[in-house]
Amino acid sequence: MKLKICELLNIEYPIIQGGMAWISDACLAAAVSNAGGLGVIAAGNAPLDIVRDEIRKAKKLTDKPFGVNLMLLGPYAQEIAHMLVEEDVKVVITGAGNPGKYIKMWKEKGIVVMPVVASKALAIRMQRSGADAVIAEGMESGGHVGKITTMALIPQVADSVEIPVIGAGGIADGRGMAAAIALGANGVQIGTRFLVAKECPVHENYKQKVLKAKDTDTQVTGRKTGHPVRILKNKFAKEYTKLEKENVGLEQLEEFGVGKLHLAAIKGDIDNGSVMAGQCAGLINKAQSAKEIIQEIYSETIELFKNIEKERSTWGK
Ligand code: TUI
Repeated sequence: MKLKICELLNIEYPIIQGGMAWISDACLAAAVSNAGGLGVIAAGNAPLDIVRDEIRKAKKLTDKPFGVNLMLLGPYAQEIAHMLVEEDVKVVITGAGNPGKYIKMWKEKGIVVMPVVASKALAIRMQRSGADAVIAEGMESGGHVGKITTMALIPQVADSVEIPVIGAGGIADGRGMAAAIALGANGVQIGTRFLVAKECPVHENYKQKVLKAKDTDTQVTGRKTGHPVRILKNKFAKEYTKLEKENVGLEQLEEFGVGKLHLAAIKGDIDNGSVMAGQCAGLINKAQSAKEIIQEIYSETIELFKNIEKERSTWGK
């Protein structure tokens, strides 16, 4: 019997690869989809043509479904939203905003729509607007974050909507996945662990920084700008925090952040760039292929379920 989320997405394992701006390209997405998960291309801040080329490339690399993550703060979000229809993309995931105005158009074309939500209120609104599932992403995640933890968010979202819930934020292994399922999720979205996938195009310096990270190595910057972002601590994080404390203008703060993810992810400058990663970075200590990552997480989850069943049978005796 197939899980309902696997049926909805036509995939084998209920594991969705997080759309990471500047990083999640056609190669990573195709590798994840070929391994039975849902690969996702991130639109991020990229112009329309670049995103379209990645979609066309992914179609050549896999015959399995894959998704596109539309970052709603991106400067080309509106035109990309329409292009996704033209390119017959099967799954759209949105982040960093409310995609309400696009949902009807996507649904009319049979696209599966899964908005990332950081609150129960938005989850309810998304269900009402016709979303097929919601991704409840807690503030342990890398990149743009909300205010509620994954532990508290998943069950509250699960209790308030009928559509499937995907858990995200801080999940990097079978324990995280089993916990998300126990909290009411039907699947998981994982970003940080895929940063170190062999097929992931992010700069090697970025991968090494994630592999070396420990539990307390992330921090959230940019709360004042209204776009809080979780990153690994480094020189950039320190300078940004200093500017925040000096109460410099919002414009100057935003200016300081421009281009910094590109600097770290593409150029490999992990001192002066923004190294976005989730709190689970400390759990990640080996590079593997996307297929190995998916199979390991899934088999750990199944093993845990079996052990929990054994454990449960000794309770109350
Ligand atoms: O979007 C993400 N994570 C991201 S986007 C990104 S690129 C970026 N670069 C610089 C500055 C900002 C972003 C890096 N990481 N995750 C999905 C997500 N969406 N997390 C939280 C939310 C969210 C938050 C508030 C979604 C909706 C929302 O409220 C919208 C509303 O109108 O209620």
